[in-house]
Amino acid sequence: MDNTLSTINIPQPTPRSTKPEILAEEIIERLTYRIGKDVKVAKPHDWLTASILVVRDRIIDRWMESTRRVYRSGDKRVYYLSLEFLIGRLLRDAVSNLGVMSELKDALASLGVDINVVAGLEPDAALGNGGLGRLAACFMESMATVDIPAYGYGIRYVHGLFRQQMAEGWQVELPETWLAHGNPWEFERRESSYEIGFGGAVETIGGYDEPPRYVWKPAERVIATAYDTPVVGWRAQRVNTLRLWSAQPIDPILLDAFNAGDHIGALRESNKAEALTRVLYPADATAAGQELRLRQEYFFSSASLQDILRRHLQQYPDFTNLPDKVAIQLNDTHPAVSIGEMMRLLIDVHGIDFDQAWELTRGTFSYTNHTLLPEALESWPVPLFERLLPRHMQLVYAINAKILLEARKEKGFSDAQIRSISLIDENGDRRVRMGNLAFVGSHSINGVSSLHTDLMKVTVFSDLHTLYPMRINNKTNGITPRRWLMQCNPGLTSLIREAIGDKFLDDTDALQELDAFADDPTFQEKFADVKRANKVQLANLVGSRMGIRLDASAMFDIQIKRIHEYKRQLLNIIEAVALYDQIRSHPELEWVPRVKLFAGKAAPSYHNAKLIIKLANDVARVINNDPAVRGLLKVVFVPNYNVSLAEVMVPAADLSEQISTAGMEASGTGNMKFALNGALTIGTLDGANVEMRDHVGEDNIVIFGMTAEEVVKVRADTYEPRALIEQSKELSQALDAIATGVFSPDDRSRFTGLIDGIYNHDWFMVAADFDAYAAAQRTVDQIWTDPKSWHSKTIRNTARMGWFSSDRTIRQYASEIWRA
Ligand code: NBG
Repeated sequence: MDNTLSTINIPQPTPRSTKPEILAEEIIERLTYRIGKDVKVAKPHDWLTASILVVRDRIIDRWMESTRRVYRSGDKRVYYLSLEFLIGRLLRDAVSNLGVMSELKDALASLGVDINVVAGLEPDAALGNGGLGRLAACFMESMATVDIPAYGYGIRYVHGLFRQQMAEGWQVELPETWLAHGNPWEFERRESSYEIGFGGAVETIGGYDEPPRYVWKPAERVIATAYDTPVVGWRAQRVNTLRLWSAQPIDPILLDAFNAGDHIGALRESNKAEALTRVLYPADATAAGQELRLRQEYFFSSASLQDILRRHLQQYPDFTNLPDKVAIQLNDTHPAVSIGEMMRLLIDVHGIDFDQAWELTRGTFSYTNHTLLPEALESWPVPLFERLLPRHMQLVYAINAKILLEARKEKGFSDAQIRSISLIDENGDRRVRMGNLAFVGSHSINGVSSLHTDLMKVTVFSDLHTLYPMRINNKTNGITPRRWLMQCNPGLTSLIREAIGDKFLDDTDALQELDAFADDPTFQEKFADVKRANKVQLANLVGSRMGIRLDASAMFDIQIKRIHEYKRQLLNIIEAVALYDQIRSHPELEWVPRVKLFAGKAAPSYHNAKLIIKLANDVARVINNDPAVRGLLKVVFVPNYNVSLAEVMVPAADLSEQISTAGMEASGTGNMKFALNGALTIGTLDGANVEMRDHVGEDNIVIFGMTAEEVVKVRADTYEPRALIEQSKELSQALDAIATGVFSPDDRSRFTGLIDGIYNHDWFMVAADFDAYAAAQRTVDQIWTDPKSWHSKTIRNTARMGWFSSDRTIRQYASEIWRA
């Protein structure tokens, strides 16, 4: 029986107190009765688990209230479908958003436990690769903050992003085990389970005197079980749900086989099902890896849609109002198979006709594109897609026929245009284009920065844009100021409160009031003190993890992000080598002491990216050990970059490196984090850097290099990097040094191929931008030597970055896309 409808008056639990003594009492209670440990023998991890359980109880009251509220109001629900949620740690986030930080601290202190030690033990939930996954996490927090009833849907990977270790400077990938101590945040929902099918065949029923019906008979089935994690918004106004799916076999063991002595075979199905949700982003270099990835995408799409439709029918009689009550956002193309799955569920399971199903689908879905890189736009070989999802293949063809006919008849599309908008790529092996499927099945397609959105219209989606000119729109990314200012930088947060009061805590636009303090010497000094303290903290971390001493008075110049050629860590390293040469050749000059810090992971199969990590480490070893440099330059590659490490590195940066080849970084979000925390940016006019310049003002950011337009033009005009390199003495010397093994005496040709790439084609324009970059670095040095000017610029960065809050981004999604 459904208790919410019952007439029996069941008493509600009384909301939990947040007094420190009550919290302490409950922590002991959980330790004893839930974890089964005597206080005397409790390990730090037990304290962590007990604390989380106590905090979680405080969240649950609000969580249930939030759920009830949307049932009562009939408000539209937003569903964010994402294969990645790069959450990081949750305890501080939850505690600070609940407003019980000092209470919990006192409670633990009264038990002789340090909150920092306990919170530091929490593993990072690293269910994502980089910006895309972190954006999803910031959005979850902001949706709760701006009071939008929302669910995040994803996969509960047993192993998140790999742990990165260095072996002689090479990246080594090790499994990450965030669930090793259990996950006290989550609730397993055995009752929310769905069957997911794969393979098999489609049967046609009827079709003589009535329209035919299609029944998919999958050959394999697995169960998707939900795990829910509450997501608390700022000041706990609303608590939303992150629902992650885990795969289970229908039969845990084949008893017949087991009893017949085939002990391994008896578990084959079970292992196969569990492999589905075991790892984030299985390497897709092999056909088996590709298939697993498509299975993951379909698995979580189907489970999520079945859940969404079930919830809708629980509240409404049918699906006619689906687009008014449900908004589904596709985070990149990874969940794009949802378009086909929605059609299948509406038509085959719920008996709706094709045209109406298509209207409902398009009214419900919207899609965010996160990259223009062709290799990142997903497509699946037709034979694989057809074998795994035969019914969806039929539906893709049916949708394609509808769209192509419309384009040809109504818009007079040419053959070339038809080829480009088709859901099937026929250049070479036939493939299903997931970007095109997401596009045609959505009423809104958005880019993630103004430049990226403009480029989308003239590149990957130009013909689809001609067909549907109203669909593409921009939603510039943002970051949550709770995690990326208040939690990671408590020193700066309290300084800002002292100066302008608390308003910015609820509305980051209020940070603008800091502008008035930008040239105030006392404020500048305090601002610098905070930065210095943050740098000392990072120096301590580097000291204890790596045994390298850093001088906190040097400029901390930081580039942290995935390692990718387009992000041009290589440009940064080459400049470090050039600077090294300069320092040695001109010991008489006053060089600005710098520490160049790098961190980031390379995709396991990305050869050049791994080589770039090795190069950074090789260069670091030589420079850091050369007495001629007198400590004026240090290079450090900090291993195992993750959200928690970012939370220490971002507040400690003086200089933020955002130097991608223009036109290639869709937005960037690290760029925003640094600027908000008072770093100066050195960057190209790429992604959101363009809008950051508009907000902070061009005097407060150092821009260099080619524009996106120039890059396209230069590439088309037979770019000759070799000639260019020969004209630049600094660059050619640095490249020679690397290529001939100055930094790799144990293997002199280690980097020859990498450097040859720059000489021969230089797709990412390292050579073309080098001189401008080196000059920009010297401009940065000049500003640094005038501390007043430096501080005034960095304060203005903090003051003017309020617009880049993900609350603003989410409000725009809500009003312009979701209409929620
Ligand atoms: C990334 C872009 C970043 C952007 C994030 C979030 C992918 C496919 N794209 O520039 O490279 O900031 O998405 O939008 O990960």
